[in-house]
Amino acid sequence: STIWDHEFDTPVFKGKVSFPTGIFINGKFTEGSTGNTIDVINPTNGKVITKIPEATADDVDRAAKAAHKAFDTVWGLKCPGSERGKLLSKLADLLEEKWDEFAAIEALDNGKAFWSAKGDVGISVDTLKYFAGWAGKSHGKVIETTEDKLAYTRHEPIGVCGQIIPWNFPLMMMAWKLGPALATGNTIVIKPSEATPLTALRMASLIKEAGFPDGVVNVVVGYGNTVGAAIAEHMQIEKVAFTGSTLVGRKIMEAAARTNLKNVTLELGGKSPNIIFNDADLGKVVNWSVHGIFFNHGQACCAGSRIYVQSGVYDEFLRRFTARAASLRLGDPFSADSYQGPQVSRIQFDRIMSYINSGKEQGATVHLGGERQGEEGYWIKPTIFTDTKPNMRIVQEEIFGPVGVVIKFEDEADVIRQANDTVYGLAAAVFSQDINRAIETAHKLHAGTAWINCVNQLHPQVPFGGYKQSGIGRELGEYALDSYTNVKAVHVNLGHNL
Ligand code: TXE
Repeated sequence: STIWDHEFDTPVFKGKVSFPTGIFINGKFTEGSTGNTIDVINPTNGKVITKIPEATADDVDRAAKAAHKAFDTVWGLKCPGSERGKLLSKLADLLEEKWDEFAAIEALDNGKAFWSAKGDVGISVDTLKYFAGWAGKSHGKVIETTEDKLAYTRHEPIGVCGQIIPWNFPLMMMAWKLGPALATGNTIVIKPSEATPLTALRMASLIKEAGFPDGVVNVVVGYGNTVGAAIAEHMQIEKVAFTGSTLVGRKIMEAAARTNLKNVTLELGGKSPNIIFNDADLGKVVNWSVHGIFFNHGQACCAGSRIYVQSGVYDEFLRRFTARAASLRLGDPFSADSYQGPQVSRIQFDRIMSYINSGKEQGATVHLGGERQGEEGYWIKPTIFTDTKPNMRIVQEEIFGPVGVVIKFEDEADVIRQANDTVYGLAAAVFSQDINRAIETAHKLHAGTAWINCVNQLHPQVPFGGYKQSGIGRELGEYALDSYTNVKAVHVNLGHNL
């Protein structure tokens, strides 16, 4: 099947990269059942990087059957946790050895800066290692009932898990999904985003090289409404884990409800508030706030896109924040001094520009940016809106681009009310030198993550997930294991009597 060969010749990464890009089912790379291909696009210029085989619903079915067989014969309860842990560690080691290569592929395919992609690879390695450590350590309890009876629980793997992931952190999302599912003994059919499939396909080769039995992990690249939908509907897939838009999350739950009531976990969008009190350390706050909304070009589910600033420091914050945002360098992802690359695709570029236009039309002030950069590719200047109203689309809806709104507030009650006035609840940040105020505010915010005097902190050992319409379930940490295990209660009657 198709092999992608690419010669990287950049100031930060040189070398030839070559790997198969077929659909990965039962340990083999194959063409799709229709022979169609997907164009993989370079977002810096809109040109085709390569064409890869397109999977279809038939391929999902083949993958699910392979995963089912592997679960029953070589994985699941057939493979001890220690062995699963060794394989996950081996995969982490192989990825670590190819750190720069993976970062280069990701930067090319997604458009993020190479240094940033390197960070993603590091977190992916750490995540796989962390979950390797859990394999064989998630076990049940003995529960007292009566004197002649005994009950205990077992944490059994669920079976075949479908995993559907997005394009903003392609490799990292794959590691977040693979880690807990494999550690607990499940087999996998994973669908990377059609917009950024290359690192997932490269991972498929490493999965094989690490020695995972055939069929344990299957990678099917295809479109959401075909392959994604087929995963959500498949009768042999017992669980689906999804990261993406709230709109699609809803469709996945519907499909699960209509078919086999598979377990569903969802990690969806956000409109996270970033709250700055008068007593915050402004120099540090400015840096964190820039990182909060402009990191990864604003394509982060936890982006601090609503920036609430108390009236006493509003003017000074806005001046310094704007100056920092204006100094961010948009440029070639492979140039060492680039901070921001292009948005991932034409579709996302158009979506963000339409949000910017809606902000202008609804009467907000474009304080910075508000336009594209350059003639080709999908570049958008860091954008700041002021003079917004709470019901404007740019205040309520996830933009998923480098667009922040800065809003003045008077007191604590006022900002907590505004911050919670959203259908989302993924993350929130509070900046204050007063630890009591910071903690009290963090506790009152309806969000799965609250950061105090920082933003965007994610660690493999700390759970991450949403309140409200930001999702269901938790990824990372010990909590993630719950999403991938069925608890079986075993009752033993020692006395044998009724
Ligand atoms: O997401 P989709 P899109 C948000 C963000 C962004 C918006 C749209 O606001 O602007 O979503 O992005 C697969 N059944 N987030 O359209 O479509 C799809 O192929 C099953 C937040 O790219 O949700 C891809 O693999 N699957 C977010 C994955 O879903 C389907 C990350 C995500 O794409 C499907 C990305 C279907 N019917 C976007 N339709 C986050 N939480 O981090 C699509 N897919």
